[in-house]
Amino acid sequence: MFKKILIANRGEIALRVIRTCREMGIKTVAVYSTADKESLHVRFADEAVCIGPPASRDSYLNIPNLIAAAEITNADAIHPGYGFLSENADFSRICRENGIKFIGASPEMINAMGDKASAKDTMKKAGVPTIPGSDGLLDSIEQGKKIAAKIKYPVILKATAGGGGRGMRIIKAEEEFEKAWNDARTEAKAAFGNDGVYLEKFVEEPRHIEIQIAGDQFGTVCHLSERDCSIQRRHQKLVEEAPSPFMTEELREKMGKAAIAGAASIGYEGVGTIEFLVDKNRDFYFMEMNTRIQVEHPVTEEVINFDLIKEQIKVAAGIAISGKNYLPKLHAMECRINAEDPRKDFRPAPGKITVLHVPGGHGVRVDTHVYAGYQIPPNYDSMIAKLITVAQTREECVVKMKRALSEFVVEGIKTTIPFHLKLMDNEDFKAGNFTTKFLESFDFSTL
Ligand code: MV4
Repeated sequence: MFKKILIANRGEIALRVIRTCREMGIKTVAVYSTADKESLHVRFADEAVCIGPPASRDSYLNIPNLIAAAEITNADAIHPGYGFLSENADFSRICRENGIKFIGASPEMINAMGDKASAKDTMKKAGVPTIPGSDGLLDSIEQGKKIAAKIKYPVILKATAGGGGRGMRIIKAEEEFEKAWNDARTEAKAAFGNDGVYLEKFVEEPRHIEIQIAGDQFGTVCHLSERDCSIQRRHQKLVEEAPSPFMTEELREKMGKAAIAGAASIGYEGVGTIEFLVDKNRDFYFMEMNTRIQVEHPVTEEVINFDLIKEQIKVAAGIAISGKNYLPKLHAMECRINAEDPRKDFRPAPGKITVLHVPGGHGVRVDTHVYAGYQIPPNYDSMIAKLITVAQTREECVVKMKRALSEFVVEGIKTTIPFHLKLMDNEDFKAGNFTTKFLESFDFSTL
């Protein structure tokens, strides 16, 4: 087992990793930018190293400084958390070249799944259902129009280097094709330096359901059930839950099998997530694979009573996984508490938290790095806490979430708490009746 892990991240996920390391008897090294000197991860770790000024590119994304920090502290592994360098193939490779174990995917795996068109092709060859469309990248408008005519409009153009909805265009009829093609490629080129696009049939009102998987170096892969992440706004997840209210035992079995087949076909090692779109007929299609631990991992942890960070560290250390699949025994939900104003287009609202009361009690988990007096730096992600509730049924889980949200006091800044409170009273949400379009018609003006 590792003796010392450096956590190349900040905020709640840095604390989350430090906690599991402490339970496993592993020493920890925090890294921090000058903006995070007073951050809790710095105090909770056994050691801390300053890696640069506030801007991410000079600190949490600064590979030479991170490697230097690992070398001077004698860390034998690096945990990248999520975001930042967690899916950076160069960082994974440089860790390897320096004899430091990267607790995440290999550079080869990151590259294979980072290019969306080739990831889709790989999954299709493994027997995972994919959305009808082009075979890989399109090479001309004419070719695109031909395929679109065959699969019928609406269709969607997607950037192969994409993510977060950038470089994506929905096309309703052929006369829109040329403009969409030009716009998607220009946007993709600017955002990713790669203007490759592929085409798919557009799935109307889908659900976003993802399967958590784990694999080891011996070729064993298992699934740890699903999360429903359909409650999103502009590709930002706001609420996640497990199990999905749309799930059936039969569908879980099929999606679990498909996710395992996909991950096994590439010899995946570590924890990962396979994202699917699920249509109204419960047909499901591969969307993307994430080769990192995700923000919403706690809902899975709560419904199967399992520490995913511990599993990730064990697999990275070469320990075999059990190989059995995990089915949800409870219901869990996560609300992302962001320093944003939900009445003003979720505009980031950094500032000083003057008063803080964090909810507690039975079935309530709060993963956070903030405290009363904490100054939220404007340089990073606006998430300040994840409020997770767990109960026997979805109904009780929602009741508990309402109770916990109403106990949560954050003064000095605007947060997404009023939005979540209103959502928990929405009849369609309470009935589990929602798709990825749900928030498009949500009234944010009366929070
Ligand atoms: C789609 C789709 C409908 N049909 N692909 C959004 C981000 C990127 N990962 C893929 N996305 C979508 N791909 C086809 N063929 C709808 C979306 C989509 C979406 C997916 C999941 C969660 C929220 C979403 C919001 C808008 C669009």
